This record gives sequence, C-alpha cells and structure tokens, in this order.
Amino acid sequence: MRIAEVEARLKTSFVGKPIVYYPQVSSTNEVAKQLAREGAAEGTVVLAETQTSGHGRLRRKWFSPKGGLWFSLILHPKLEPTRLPQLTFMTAAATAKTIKDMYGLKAGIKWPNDVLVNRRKVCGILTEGCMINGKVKFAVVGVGVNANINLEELPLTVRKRATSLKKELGKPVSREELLCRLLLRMENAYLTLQREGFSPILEEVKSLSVFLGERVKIASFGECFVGLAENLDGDGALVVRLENGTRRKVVVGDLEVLSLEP
Ligand code: BT5
Repeated sequence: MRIAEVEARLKTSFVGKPIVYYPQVSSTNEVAKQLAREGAAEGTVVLAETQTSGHGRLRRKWFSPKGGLWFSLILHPKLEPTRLPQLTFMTAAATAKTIKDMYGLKAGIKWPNDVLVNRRKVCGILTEGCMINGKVKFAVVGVGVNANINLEELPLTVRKRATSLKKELGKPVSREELLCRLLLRMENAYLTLQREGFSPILEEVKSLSVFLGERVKIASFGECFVGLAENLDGDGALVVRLENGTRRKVVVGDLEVLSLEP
C-alpha cells in the first residue's frame, strides 16, 4: 500500500487522520484497541498488509493474505452500547455502495456484517466497543475487503463462499483509491448517523439487502431455524416469519440465504 498516495488523495476531515501502517500485525482491531486505550484520536486508522490472527465474530478466523484491504477505524460514538451494531450496518452500506460505484459490481449486504458480490463474501466487518461505566468509551470498526487476494490462499471451505474484487473484475484494483473512497463514505455515513440517527442508514441497508424477502436459515445462540426474512426493525434486528406463522426477532446470529447458497 502506498500510504503517501492515500494521504495525498484522502478527502476526509478526520477519518484516516492519521493512518498507522504496518506490514504485518496480529489483528488491526487489536492494535487499534490498544492505540485507543492509549488515547489515539477519533478517526485514527490502523492498516496492515497481512494479519497473523485476523478475526471475525466469536473469534472466528479471518484469513488475511497479501493483497487484501485490512484496516480498523477508531471512533468515539455517542451511542448506547446496545446500539454499536449500527456502526457495522453503516460500514456495510458504505462498503457495498463504494464497490457498486467504483466497479459497477452488484454488491449487497447480508445481515448482519457481510458484503457480498455475486452471492459470495467479499468483505466482513467486526465492530468492537470498549465500555466504561455502561458508556461507550471508544469503538473500533474492523473492515476486511478481499481486494486483490488470491482466493487459492483461503482454505477450501472458506473459498467456496468467498470472492475478491480481482476475481470478479478479472484484474487488480487500486487499493489506494478504494481505501480513499471507502473512508470518505464511512466518514459521511458516520456524520449522518451522529446528526440524524440510525433511520437513514437503516433505509440504505434495506435497499442494499440481499436477504429481505428471502427464505433464510438462522443460527443464533446454538439454535437453528428457517423462515422468511421479513424486515429489519428500528435497531437493525432481523424479523423472521417462522414456518408456523409466528414472528421472531433476531438480534445476534448468522444468516444463510437459502436461495443464494453457492
Ligand atoms: C466477519 O466475521 O466477517 C468479520 C471479519 C472482520 C475482518 C477485519 S480485517 C481487519 C480487522 N481486523 C480483524 O482482526 N478483523 C477485522 P464473521 O461474520 O464471524 O465471519 C467469519 C467467517 O468468514 C469465517 O468463519 C470464515 O468462514 C469466513 N472468512 C474468513 N476469512 C475470509 C475471507 N478473507 N474472505 C471471505 N470469508 C472469510
């Protein structure tokens, strides 16, 4: 990554100022949390070429070979701790829109934290918060975009459901340009969230969704069930109509869109 080029082209006012760059780290989220504890400014981005223990939710492994865009953004949101997932939705919408606009690819959001292109995962997002006395002291939003990675570097089980921008376009992308555009969108979305609340973000997520109106399988707290993904409620929880006609709200879980299974 040519950081000087990113710094020269970045049009944000605080996001990505500064960008703390490493050739390799354990996890950009872990490094960002440490920097935030030490007082790093809101907007600081930690970016690495590779991660040795990149992770997703529930400490699942996030494979981070060379060629990807792996970064974490430090924020100081005025949000209740239960509302932190709003930062994930905001980022998913920003990423899907950036990929659509820049490359004309059909990018969509799969609840709660994936961006898909052609039914396969191109990006995962992990938001973590640090709470003190019931208040959010800071949040770290980790973003992993399979920009120019070689899919052969992912294990077979992961590869089946993954893609990269390079694979979809048949040529590598400029990660510098992608990062600049994505950080600008994230800053604008964050300002919208702080000024106008979650509803404009939620509307975007709905319009980019690849799951609403679909038959889905949900895994949540060790339980599995199938139903129709009907809607997102005002907090981004998924409302599923079960096969017996009752509705169930899912706040945390994994979703498979049955008709999209590769
Ligand atoms: C996520 O978790 O999708 C969140 C991933 C966040 C990664 C970023 S990279 C920068 C920052 N630093 C970190 O340490 N993390 C963040 P989850 O929904 O739990 O999905 C994890 C699952 O995605 C794994 O169990 C695999 O099945 C799959 N996976 C792993 N690596 C992948 C990749 N490179 N591309 C597509 N899928 C992948």
